[in-house]
Amino acid sequence: MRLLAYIGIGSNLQNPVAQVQEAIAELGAIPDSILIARSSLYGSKPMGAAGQPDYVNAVVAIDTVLSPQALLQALQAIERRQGRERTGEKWGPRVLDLDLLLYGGRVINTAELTVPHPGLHERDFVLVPLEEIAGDINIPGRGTLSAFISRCENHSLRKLVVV
Ligand code: A4P
Ligand code: MG
Repeated sequence: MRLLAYIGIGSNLQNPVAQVQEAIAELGAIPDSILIARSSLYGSKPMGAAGQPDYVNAVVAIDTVLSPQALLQALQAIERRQGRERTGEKWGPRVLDLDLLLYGGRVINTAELTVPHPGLHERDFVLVPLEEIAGDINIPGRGTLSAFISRCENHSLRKLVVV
C-alpha cells in the first residue's frame, strides 16, 4: 500500500547545507518511493550540548510502498554513506541525521522504531519545515501540528536562502 512518510533531516558538520542537499537527492533515489515535497532549508541553534555548530534542518515527504523497517534501513544506509559516526553522545554534533517523523497515520512502538518520532512535537526545527510542506496535519496520538508550534522551545529558526 502506498502512503506518505515524512523524514526529518539535520546536519551540523562538514558543510551542513551540502550534506542536507545531498541527503535530499539520496532520499529521492530510495527504491519503490517517490519524493513528493521538500521544505526550505532552515538554520537553527543547537538543541543539546552547547559549543557545537548551528544546524541545518529540512523535512521531505516521500510516497512509498516500503515497510517502516525497510525505510529506516534505507535512511541509515544514507547516513552511513555520508559518513555518519555514532559517538553515543546524546544530541551531539553529526554529519547527518535522518529521522522517520511520520509514516502515514500509523503509530509504531518497537525496539528499533518509534513513530511519530518522540521529539517531533517539541522541536521548532522539525515542526516549521513540516508545516511548510504538510500544512496543519494531525500527529497521530498527539494532536494537530499548529498546537505544538506555538508552545515549543525556540532555536532561532531562520529560512536559508540557498543559491
Ligand atoms: N529510532 C527509533 N525511532 C526512530 C525514528 N522515528 N527515526 C532508533 C529514526 N530512528 C529511530 O538513532 C538511534 C536509534 O533510534 C536508531 O538505531 C533507530 O533504531 P540515532 O540516529 O543513532 O540517534 P540520534 O539521532 O543521535 O538520537 P538522539 O540523540 O535522540 O538525537 P535526535 O533526537 O535525533 O536529535 N539541534 C538542532 N537545532 N537541529 C537538529 O536537527 N538534532 C539533534 C539530534 C540534536 N540537536 C539538534 C538537532
Ligand atoms: Mg536519528
